[in-house]
Amino acid sequence: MERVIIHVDMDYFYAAIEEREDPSLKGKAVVVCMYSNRGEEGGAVSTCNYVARDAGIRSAMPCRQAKSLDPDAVFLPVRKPFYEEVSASVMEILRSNADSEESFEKISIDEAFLEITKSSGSDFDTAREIGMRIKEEVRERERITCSVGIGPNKLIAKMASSFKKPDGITVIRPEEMKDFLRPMPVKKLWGIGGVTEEKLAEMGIKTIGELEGHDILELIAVFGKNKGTWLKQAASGVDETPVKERTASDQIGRMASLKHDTRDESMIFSLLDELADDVLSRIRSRKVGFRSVTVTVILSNFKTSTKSRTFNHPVSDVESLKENAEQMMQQFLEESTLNFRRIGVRVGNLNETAGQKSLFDF
Ligand code: DCP
Ligand code: MG
Ligand code: MG
Repeated sequence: MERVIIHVDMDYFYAAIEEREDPSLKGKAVVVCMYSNRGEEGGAVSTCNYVARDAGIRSAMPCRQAKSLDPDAVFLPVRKPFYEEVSASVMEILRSNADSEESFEKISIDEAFLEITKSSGSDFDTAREIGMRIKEEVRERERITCSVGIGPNKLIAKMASSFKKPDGITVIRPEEMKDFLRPMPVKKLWGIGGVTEEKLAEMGIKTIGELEGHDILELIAVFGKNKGTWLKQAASGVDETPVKERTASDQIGRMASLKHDTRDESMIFSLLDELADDVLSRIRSRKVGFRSVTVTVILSNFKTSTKSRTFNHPVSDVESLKENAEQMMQQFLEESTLNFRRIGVRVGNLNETAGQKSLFDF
């Protein structure tokens, strides 16, 4: 079966979250700044919305320079822990749209690959519908937009998602791959850095098409066997690397916001119960046991706290998960007087439970 891969990248991620949280920012230039210990003057731009980009503001630019480009822009400090929680929710939506738990790969705080070979039946029209559905789901549940790229491998999917931004979707079929790549400057090839770009320029290679047409032996002579071969293959759109979870494969978790910030125990425990059921069903579909349970609480002031318990033996039953999660949640309620904003539960130290199937049959 011809593989079908989706790459999703959130649009102006940190700034989009800030816009969502404060509707009065809509239509204004919003710049999220990473302030250094030298205070507001020394910071660099983390990201900005597209209104700010129209004024020429970009990631990594000194905040002072950004301010001179648009004195009316709204400057906000980075709230990384909060963005990470939104990221976790987005990733759960994305993961649930992949062929299986394993065919999902988060590659940064705001992007991930999903393999959808099976669910699309290797059909690129169906794949586009799946991509549209994902965009809709992210918009509905998280109220932010993303851009989607679909292709026969990760390289093409990744390059396709940045082709049309924000809120875009780009589908590149296998037969369209070469036309898609050929006119692009080599620096757009995913994986090429500034040094390689310069060396290629010295060799007279500016576009991906020129790279594709170049003698492989000469590329190997300049870049070595591995890199030379990779350059030639990538330029012709070849990429066989699998979509595979790199981190957190040893954990299964769910996190969600309460309807509003609250300390109402019935609301908190019923959401916890829902999340735990979700985690349990994923434990069962993966046929694993777990040795740890972790509960996360984000308070109304965005402070995040976690509590964990670890067992001697792997377990996989409802009670071990729910009782422990509820006890930890009770402790959180006793320790703080603030309202709860979001809660999460996850299990870790996963073990294969082949041969222990009976555990699941209760
Ligand atoms: N980021 C950062 N510093 C950088 C680049 C990025 O702190 N130099 C952070 C802020 C971004 C997030 O990572 O919101 C995701 O990075 P992206 O490159 O995906 O950029 P954005 O999502 O902000 O914008 P785009 O719409 O171009 O994807
Ligand atoms: Mg992004
Ligand atoms: Mg990104």
